[in-house]
Amino acid sequence: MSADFFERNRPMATADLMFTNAKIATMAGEGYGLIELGAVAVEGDRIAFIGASDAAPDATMTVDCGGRLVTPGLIDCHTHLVFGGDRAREFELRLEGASYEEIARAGGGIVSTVAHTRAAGEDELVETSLARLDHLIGEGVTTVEIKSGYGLDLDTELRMLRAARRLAGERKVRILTTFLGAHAVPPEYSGKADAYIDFVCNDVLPAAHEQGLADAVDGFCEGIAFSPAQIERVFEKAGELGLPVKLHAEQLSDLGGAALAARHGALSADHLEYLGADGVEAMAEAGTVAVLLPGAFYTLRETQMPPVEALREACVPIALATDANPGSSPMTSVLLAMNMGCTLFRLTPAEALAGVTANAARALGRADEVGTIEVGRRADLAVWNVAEPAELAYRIGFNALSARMFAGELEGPLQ
Ligand code: DI6
Ligand code: FE
Repeated sequence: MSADFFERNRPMATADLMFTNAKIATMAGEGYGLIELGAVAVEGDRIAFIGASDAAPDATMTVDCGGRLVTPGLIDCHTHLVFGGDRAREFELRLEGASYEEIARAGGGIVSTVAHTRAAGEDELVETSLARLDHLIGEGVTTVEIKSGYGLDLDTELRMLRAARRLAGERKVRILTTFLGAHAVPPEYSGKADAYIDFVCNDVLPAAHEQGLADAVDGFCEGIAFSPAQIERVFEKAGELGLPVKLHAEQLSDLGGAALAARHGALSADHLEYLGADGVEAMAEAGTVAVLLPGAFYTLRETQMPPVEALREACVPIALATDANPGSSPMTSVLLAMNMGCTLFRLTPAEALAGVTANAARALGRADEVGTIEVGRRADLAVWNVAEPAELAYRIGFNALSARMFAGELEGPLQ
C-alpha cells in the first residue's frame, strides 16, 4: 500500500474489536490493495484502524485470523430479489426453443411475474425474499440493492418497496431500494406505453419518493420495454425529485440507453452486452459505472460479449451483480457472479472482487460509506478460509466464508 493510503487512514484512538494476522484485501487503490500480515480494527459500526498487525492499537477484543483473507463485505448492486411466483415453466419453454423475447411478447416473461406479485401480500413477499436474501448473506454480502418493477401499479410497486425495506429489519444487512416502475408495460396499458409512463411520472414515482421508499430510479430501455424518449421522461421526473438514476441498457440491442443514462449523470448503466463505442465514451465522461450481469448472459445463452476491453481502456469502473430475478437470472450467488465474470467476460479475479465491493458501492452512490476497508467506513467485513483472493472467483459452487461482520457486529465464529 502507498504512504498516501496510510496518511488517509490514521487510526482512531480506541477499538472494540481487532482482527489480527489477516491477509487484507482493502480494495482501496490499485488491484486488491493487499496488506499481508495485516490488522483491521472496529469501533462501534466503523473501521478504526487498518494496517500492519504489529502497528495495531489495543482493542477490547482480539480475533486472530490465522492468515485468513479479510475483504469488505460483498455488495450485490443489482437485484430484483422481491417478487411473487417463479418462472420454471419458461425455463422449460426456452429449452424447447422459445426465445426470451418471444415468451415476453406472448404475455409471459416479466408480465407473468407481475401477476404473481400483484397477488402476493406484503408478508408473503418478505417471507419468500428472505430465503433468497439469506443465500446472499451466507456468502458474505452486507449490502443489497433491490428493485421494484413487478407491480407496475401504484399499490404493488409501493408494496414491493416496503417489503424490500422491511428485509433490513429482519436481517443484519443494508438494503438500498430502486424504483423500477418503467420495467415493462402492464397488461392494462397494452399498446399505451406513453400513457403508462405518464402514470409512472405523475403518480407512482412521486408516491414512492414521498413515502421515502426509493433511493434511486431505474428503467428498462429495450425494444420489448421502453424507448429512450420514454425513459428520458422518467429520468427528468427523478431529477426533479432529486433522485439518482441508473438504467438497464443495451441488454438485447443498442438503443443508446447508456449514453442517455450518462447524460443524466447516472450512477450506473447495467447489462451492456450491445454497448457501442459512443456509449463507452459517454459513460467514461459521466463517471457512470458499468454493471455487468453474467447470470443473465448465461441464462439467456447470449453470445454478444459486453465490451470489457473498451470499458477498461476508457477507465469506466466495472461492477458485477447477480441480477437475481425469476426470469433472466434466477441466481442468488455473488461468488458465482464473480466466477462467471472471469470465465465468461474475461475479467481478472481482482476486477471481479472490485466489482462486488468498491465499484458496486460506486454503482449505488455509497462509495464513501462501504465497499473498501478504510478508516471511517462502515465496519462491513467478510473473513474467508482462503489463502489467496483469486480463490473467491476461481472456485465454483464452493463457499469459503468463515465469518461476517455487519456494522461492527460479528456473526459466526471463525471456522
Ligand atoms: N432485464 C433483466 O434481465 C431483468 N429485467 C430486465 O429489465 C429480467 C426480468 C425478468 O425477466 O423477470
Ligand atoms: Fe435487472
